[in-house]
Amino acid sequence: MKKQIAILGSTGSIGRQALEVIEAFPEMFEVHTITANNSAELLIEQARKFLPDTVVIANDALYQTVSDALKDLPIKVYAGDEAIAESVEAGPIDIVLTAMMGYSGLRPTIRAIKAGKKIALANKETLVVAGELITKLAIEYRSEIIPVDSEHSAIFQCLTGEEYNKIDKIILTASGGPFLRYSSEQLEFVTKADALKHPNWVMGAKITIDSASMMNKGFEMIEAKWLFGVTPQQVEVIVHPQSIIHSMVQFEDGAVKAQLGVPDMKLPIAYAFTYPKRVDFGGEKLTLNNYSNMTFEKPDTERFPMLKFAYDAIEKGGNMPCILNAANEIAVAAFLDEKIKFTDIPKLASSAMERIDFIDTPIYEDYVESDKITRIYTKELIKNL
Ligand code: MN3
Repeated sequence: MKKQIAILGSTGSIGRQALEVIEAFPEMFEVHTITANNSAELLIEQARKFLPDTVVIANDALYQTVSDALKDLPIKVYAGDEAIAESVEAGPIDIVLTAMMGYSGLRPTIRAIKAGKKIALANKETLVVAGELITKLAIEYRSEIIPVDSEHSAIFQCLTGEEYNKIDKIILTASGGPFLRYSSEQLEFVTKADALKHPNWVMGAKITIDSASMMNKGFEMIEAKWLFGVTPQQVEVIVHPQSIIHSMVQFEDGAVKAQLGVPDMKLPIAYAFTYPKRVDFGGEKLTLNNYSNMTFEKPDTERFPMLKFAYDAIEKGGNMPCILNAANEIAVAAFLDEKIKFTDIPKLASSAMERIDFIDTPIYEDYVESDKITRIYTKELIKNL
């Protein structure tokens, strides 16, 4: 039986690479559902090529375009966020790859978990915003969550076969991004184009900016806490600019296991689809003597305060990570619109964390509300900058 896969966010960087993996193994996988936010043209192209059962475009205004372009094919076409959330519940779907951007991943991920689907989790914001709720639901509905984020896939691989051994700490590697050597003064004047030049990974714009600010690593620390049941203090972030070691786990006896490889997101995507089996997806193999100079250093939270804010937010708990995420999403969008400076991003985030009402034990509706008011508050701040 072929595994039926739903890809939420099929037109993004992870979604496109997932389709390449599926294309390489037609005897193992079939695309059941693909969804996109706004990229109608690419979505149509993907639908004509992979002939999924269902296609959903989030932007209602593009429904007619997509529907007309596919009307000669037996493909169901829907539009809107509710249709995306509903699409993951379809009976035949085995695996839901959550590769959409930001907070929008929360609702469909919850629906997929409640439908008992296996989740290939690429949307880290889901765990940042509502990690407690998501992990609780995953246990309740016996939904397996396999991380696709390269660091978490590495940790997951290190932990395979170690189910009964205690984790001493997780060593989360960070490339340091394009501004690793920039001074605080230089950071004031970096442009959007500078920030979008990631040294090792080709990714979407939002996550590339998050990497440059190290927000991404802060989010990944929170993601690790929920996925692997460790405390934030047990997650040590270390800058490893070569991005060859994707992360490590230290056990009680001092043994450290690491997963290494040439940076290629197809590996964690394929592993999430085939776990516990591995497949040769045709990626470049690692030649260690090309990397005679692997280095490690402590991150600088003075120049990159977003990393520290992530520790503060998860320490405080409740809706605080949700507030940080919402403020960051608005700030990054404004930076990409060239409306604010790179160094305004942490200023906006810390202001939101100070000013938005704290909720100690939020329920789903509280996350929705906190997200909404933080977005409004941050947009207001940007107007008055
Ligand atoms: Mn990552």
